[in-house]
Amino acid sequence: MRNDTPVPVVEIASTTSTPLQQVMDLLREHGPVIRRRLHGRDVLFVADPDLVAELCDEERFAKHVGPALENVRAFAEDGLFTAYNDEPNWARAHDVLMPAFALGSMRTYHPVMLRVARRLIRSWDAAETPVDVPEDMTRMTLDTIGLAGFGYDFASFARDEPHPFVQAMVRCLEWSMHRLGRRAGDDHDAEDAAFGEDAAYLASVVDDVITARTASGETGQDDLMGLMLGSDLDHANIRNQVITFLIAGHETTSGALAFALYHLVKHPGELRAVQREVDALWGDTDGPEPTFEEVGLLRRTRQVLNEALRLWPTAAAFSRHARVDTVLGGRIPMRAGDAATVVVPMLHRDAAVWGDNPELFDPSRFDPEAEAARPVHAYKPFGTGERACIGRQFALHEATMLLAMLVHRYRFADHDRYGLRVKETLTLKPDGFTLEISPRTERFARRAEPEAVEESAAGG
Ligand code: FDE
Repeated sequence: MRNDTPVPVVEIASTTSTPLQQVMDLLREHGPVIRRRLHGRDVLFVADPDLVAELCDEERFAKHVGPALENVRAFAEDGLFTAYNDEPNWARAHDVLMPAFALGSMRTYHPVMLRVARRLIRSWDAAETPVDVPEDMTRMTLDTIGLAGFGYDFASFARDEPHPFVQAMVRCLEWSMHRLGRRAGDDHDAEDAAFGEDAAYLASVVDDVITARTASGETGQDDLMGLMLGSDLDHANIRNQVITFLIAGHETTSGALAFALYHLVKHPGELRAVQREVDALWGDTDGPEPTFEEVGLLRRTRQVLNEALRLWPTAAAFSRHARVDTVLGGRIPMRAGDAATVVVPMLHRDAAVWGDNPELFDPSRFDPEAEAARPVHAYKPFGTGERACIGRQFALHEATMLLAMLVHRYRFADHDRYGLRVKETLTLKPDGFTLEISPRTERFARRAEPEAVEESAAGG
């Protein structure tokens, strides 16, 4: 694109139930930067790597709490994800929580992650019918963040339906997303009332979690809750952080795992490569005990997750605003405060960076040499700068270990020849993706012993 090409203004009449994919299509059609006009409101969407690199310059731009996050603020308020940059609670909570997310802290969470991974495996060992992949991944990630972060057990595998907290949270996220497409003047009272109830329910569950913890007297534990209770964060803010972590820490990670399995099932050669890696570590051990260090050795498995997050970054967009009056790409004037939204899946499909077949699932794109050769801001599944994802190591450790354990244990059958439909609830996941599973070796065919006492439902 020549430098003086004006930004196309693309007017649409309404959003669809998949607004992000609608924007992806508009970018495919009109080029990597557009101004989308909806109900008289314009949003600048950007997927061009050079422009994104500029937007990632922390001197000129900063995180923008755009309309989508404004809606999420209705139930997560000043939690880390939705706080304004200059809101004092952001820096306060960031300082309190950062140590809990340093790479070294993952060692502390590892046993809990393993325990929850086992719940999933027990449930899959016992499954008589195809398993619902995104639903079970969500059970796993919710239980993990609940237990690892707050010592609270959602006991999701003991339930037929998702935990009511998850159902309410998903409805809140959907409300946040659909509200973006509203036209002024239309009546949404019923939806808003239902949302109000869901938000109040989320807050009440979290208050129970906090109360349970304060009552147990174990406030000194060095998990997220312990750190927050031992700090000067107030009750309301702690509640907002817990809601934030439960949302941010499970929908995105579970989507990444579900997409990774989807791609592996569709690419048997890649599946075999991951199997070779896990077999080299665990052979035909039935129910291996992955150690913290071993998870770090699972390079191919990690590459599969990276590549899954390239094609479908589950937190698919983030926004930036100009700190001062500036000109983006030498041609797009922006006033201080003006915002642009980075459409990450399209950034991740730029042919100049990713080659002429960017739709192809190819984990070797994350070979170290290939990574080193790429521009630094070409891959952004975890956002950027000071407000980038705090949970990145947590999510990757959890997901890498689970994916490796699943690939080690099961044969997957794509029984209904699943065609990808990406569901949007602000985050992305493969809709209705089910797999037929069976043990990979005879040894695993012996059903895992049903667990004696562990997981009685602790609450909810
Ligand atoms: C963050 C984040 C981001 C950024 C956004 C903006 O910028 O707006 C992104 C993109 C992300 N994140 C992504 C993701 C993916 C995945 C898988 C994840 N993520 C995971 C997780 C987990 C956890 C726990 C988390 N995550 C968390 C988080 C938080 C808290 C935040 C906010 C930060 C600040 O400070 O701001 C995030 N995350 Fe994520």
